[in-house]
This record gives sequence, structure tokens and C-alpha cells, in this order.
Amino acid sequence: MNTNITKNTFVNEWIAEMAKMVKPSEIILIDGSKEQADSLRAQACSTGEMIKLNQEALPGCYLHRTAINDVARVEDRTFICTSKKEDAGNINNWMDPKECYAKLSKLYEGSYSGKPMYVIPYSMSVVGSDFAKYGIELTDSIYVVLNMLIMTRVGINVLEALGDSPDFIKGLHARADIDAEKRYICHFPEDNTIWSVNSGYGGNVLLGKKCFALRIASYLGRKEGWMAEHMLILGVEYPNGDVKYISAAFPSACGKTNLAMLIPPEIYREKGYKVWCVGDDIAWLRVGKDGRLWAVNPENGFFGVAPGTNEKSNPNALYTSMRDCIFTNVCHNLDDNTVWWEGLNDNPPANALNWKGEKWDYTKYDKADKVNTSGAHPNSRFTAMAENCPCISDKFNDPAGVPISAIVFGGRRAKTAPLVYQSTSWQHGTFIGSIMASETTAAAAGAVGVVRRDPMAMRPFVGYDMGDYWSHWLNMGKNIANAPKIFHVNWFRTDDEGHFIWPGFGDNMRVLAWILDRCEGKVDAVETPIGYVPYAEDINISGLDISLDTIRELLSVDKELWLEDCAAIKKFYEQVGNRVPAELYEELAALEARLAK
Ligand code: GTP
Ligand code: SPV
Ligand code: MN
Repeated sequence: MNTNITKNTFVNEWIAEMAKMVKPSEIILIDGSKEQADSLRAQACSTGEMIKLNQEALPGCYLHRTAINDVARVEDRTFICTSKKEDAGNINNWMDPKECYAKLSKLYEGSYSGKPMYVIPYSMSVVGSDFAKYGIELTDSIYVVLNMLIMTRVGINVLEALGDSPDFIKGLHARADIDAEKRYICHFPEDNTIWSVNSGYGGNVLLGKKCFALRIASYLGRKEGWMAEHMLILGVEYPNGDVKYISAAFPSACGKTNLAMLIPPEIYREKGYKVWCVGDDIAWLRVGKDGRLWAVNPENGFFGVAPGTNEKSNPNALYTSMRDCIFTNVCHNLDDNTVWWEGLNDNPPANALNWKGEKWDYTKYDKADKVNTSGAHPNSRFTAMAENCPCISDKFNDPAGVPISAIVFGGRRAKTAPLVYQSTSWQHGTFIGSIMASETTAAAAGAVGVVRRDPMAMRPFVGYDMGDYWSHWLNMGKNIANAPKIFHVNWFRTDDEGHFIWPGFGDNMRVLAWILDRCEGKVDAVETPIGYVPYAEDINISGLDISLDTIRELLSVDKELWLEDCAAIKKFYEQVGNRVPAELYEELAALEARLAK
């Protein structure tokens, strides 16, 4: 078998070594051409791996179903394999690298037999730019190839940019038996290596995304003095044409894609406000020569949550997903060969297959048991091209990225966290990020709706010790002369009946407007024990069916609840362990003291 498929000897030697283990029938280099992608799509349709959808309604769109046991990231089977256990920290699962390589080698052995190995050279960020980092993913899955072609920049130009350098991330993926008991997503930050086996789903197998652009990149960022964060990036355009950029970290399935593609309410649109999307999931951040923090989105597409996406909640995402898109685990409407999901509209298809590929009876839908009775899986997704997004920023392909005015943290909290508040300093902002908490969602396997601490929305994605990660945040702050201001939002406060109080979605613009006004020093705020909270009158509610009293309620700070939270934070810090920076313990003590007053 010819393993000399590139001009880079490091790449070739690694491919040869991996091929010896997984034993493919042949090796195919993915060159980024349309012809090759077309032929792979045709092949995947011929075997049933993908279904070609109605090309009039959904041009270039396909449907794929993953195995029923393989529909989300698996955090309990995700490992950081550093030579010292302490370096992975208490929050990550750890395995000794030698032990892990040996264990997984057995699972990989002969796993490609009878199938080709696809070699995907890809770039995170614009090829050749200062931010760019290169990876090569080896996979036995056409679905993975086709998703990577959308999500990253793939092609021969990546190999040209890499030249004869050994500086690339080595990713090996094998579907093997899709055996959940033998599923492993393992990261070897010291070796620039990712091994993923026994899954075919999203964040487990599209190795450029969570595995590289967050776990490996966060490790590299700490070493090299930059940051890899689970953040969307958006630009707010003012009527005079100025654009201010915001990056926001919310946990999985907590609203990043929605906020990134927000359409402002009428009262803002008529004045000339617009929102531009730079990224919906990941931001790489560096300090610029001008002392500001600059961000790029290293991805090239969106792997977005389908359920809940509709004409009203996120028309931009809906439009983006209607061309050149791969749908995963949504409901298949057999009457017109299109797709459907819960929350798309009020007309569930009568003749349809559910996400498992079974005949689906929508009248049996039970909100309390979505996984078993819904048409689409709660974590079903669309993989769509950024360039197809109507509100994509003209800076999307700018190698320099965009300067960030505000960093926003946010979680899904029924109580406690107010609609919005601002930190008093970078250190206090880092503290606010470190104490983030959110209800778990369907994006990861396990229970849904349980409050857990998810610092900076990075709990599942930091490639090293969490305490060291917080120190890195504090250190970065010292190097940014003109640092962004740090805020926290919560779109998910509920009333006594469990309904969301804040309308959310496009109306979140009203909160972004306050945030940017604060950055410009244009509006006052109330000093509370937790930070600066808006005067209710300063949240623009014109055109909304919501009273000033409701806004007051959304902004209220319940000291008792916060004191309870402090106790939980202390426990969490103890769990993170002895590398929690002293500054954060000081912030916690100061918060408690202010609350007790
Ligand atoms: P990942 O791709 O998993 O990282 O998720 P994400 O953070 O991009 O979340 P996304 O924008 O896809 O939203 C996930 C869910 O939250 C969807 O069901 C949305 O309908 C819902 N959601 C998003 N924004 C809001 C909001 O402002 N209010 C409310 N109530 N729900 C929202
Ligand atoms: C997330 O879970 O945060 C996602 C989806 O963005 S996945 O790519 O599966 O991680
Ligand atoms: Mn995400």
C-alpha cells in the first residue's frame, strides 16, 4: 500500500504507522475538490450511510442517522492523557498515555479492514494566517469526511502551508463496532495527538472541533500565551456603521448559535442596528499589538442544534441549513423527502421516520420523554457552511480576526443569576467565569436539567488542570492593556410555573445594547454584592409585552440563594484542587462578605 501520499515525511510516516494498525484496504487523500466530495456523497447514498433529500426544497442537503447509542458527546469516556496525572487535573478523566495507547491500539487493530482510510488535511482558521493551526484526521467514515469539509478548511493547500513541518495535530478516528462500552475520546496534548474510537457522532469524531480547537488548543494556548474558548463571536453594527464585537461563552445547547445569528427587534432594526455572526461555538483569542484582545473563529461551518430552530427563533440558522447541509438524527418526512424537528413548526409530518429510522407517530409525543417519543433527537444537528449564513460577518475570513469589547458568560439557571450583571475588574470577571453553573442539556450523554458548575462553559473542554486554566485567565488579563469588560447573562430564569420570564432570542439584543453602553461608559449601574446590575429603566423594553416590574424581578439578586451558591462554589473549588489561584478564593471571600452585610 502506498503510504507516501504527501510530500511531508512526518505525515507519511505517521500514516504508515496508523495504517499498519487499522489495516485499511486503501488510502485516499481528501483534496478538497468538489469532484471528490460529489463522488463520496454518491457513494454514501448508495450504501444508505446518507439519504439524499428533496433537492428542490433542500438543495445539496442530506440526512444521516447515527447509531441509537451514539447521539451525543460522551464526557465520561473522554480522557486527557498527560504523563503526570496532576497536569490533567481533578475535573478531567485521566489515563496514562502509554496505557491508553496500548489499550486503544487493541480496539483499532484491523478496524478499517475492507474499508479505505480517508486522510483529511485541515486547517483551523484561515490557511496561512498567524492564528492557523493544522491537523490531519484519519477516518474510516465518509460522513466524517463530508462534515469536516464543511466544518474546517480542507485541501491540498493545507499540506502546502504545512510544508515539511512536523507541527500538525494527529487525529485518528475509527468507528470500529460503535460499542459504547469501548468508546474512547482520548487526547495526548504532549504529543499533539487525538484518538477517537467506537463513535460516529459530532463532537466525538469531528476532531477539529472540541478535541483540537478546544482541548488541545487550550493546552497550546496556555503554553504559547493565547486562549481557546467555547465562545461565539458577534458584531453589533451601529446606525453610524461602527461595529463592536462581543464574545460569549455559554455551555452546550445554551444559546450560542442563537445569539450569534440574532436578528434585532424592530425598534433596533428601524434605527439601523444589525448583528453579524463571526462564529457560533469556538473562539481563539490573542492580544494584539494595539493592546486589545483579538478573536477568530477557527471553524468554517456550524454544527448547530436543530430542535427549536425556526422562522421566529433563528431564521438565519434555518436559512443557512437549507442548502449544502448534512442533517443528523432529525425526523425524515417521507411525503416530501424533507426534514422536521420539534419546534420547527406546528405541523409534525404524519408519514415520517423518527431519528432512529422507525415509523413515527407524532400523536404519541411526550415532552417528558423526548428521547423516546420525539421525531428528532433532542441533540439532533445541522452541519452547515458559514458562507451560506445571511448574517455572516465580512470579517469572517479576516486573518486578523476582530477586536473584542465585551466577554459574556452565561448559563441556564432557573433562579439565582440575574438577566445580566457586570464584573468590577478582569479578576472579578475571571471569578464570575469560574463560578458559572448551568443545567445540563442533551448535548452530552447523561441526565438533563441538573445544575452543575461549568466554568467558562469549558468544563468538558479544558485540556489541562482547571486551576491552571484559571491562572492562565488571570495572567492573560495582566497582558491585555485594553481588556474587554466581562459580563454574565441568564436568559433562562423561570416563574413559579417553570416558564421562561425573559423572551430571549432576538430580544437578547436589548441586553447586548446595555452591555455595549457599559463598555462605552454611556450608562450607570447599581452596585450590588455580585457586581454591577442595570437600573431596570435602562433595559429597553419598548415593543415588548413585559412590565418594568418584571425586569426588576429578572434583575433581582437574592442574597440567600447567592449565599447557598457560595457554599456550592467552595465545594467545587475544593474539588478542582490545590491549583485554584488564591485570587479566586479572595474573590469568593469578598463576595460572601458583601452578601452577609
Ligand atoms: P452547542 O452547539 O451545543 O454548543 O449549543 P449552543 O450554545 O449553540 O446552543 P443553541 O443556540 O443551539 O441553543 C440551544 C437551545 O437553547 C435551543 O433549543 C434554543 O431554542 C434554546 N435557546 C437559545 N437561545 C435562547 C433564549 O434566548 N431563550 C430561550 N428560552 N431559549 C433559548
Ligand atoms: C457542544 O456540545 O458544545 C457542541 C456539539 O457544540 S459537539 O460538536 O457534539 O460537541
Ligand atoms: Mn458547543
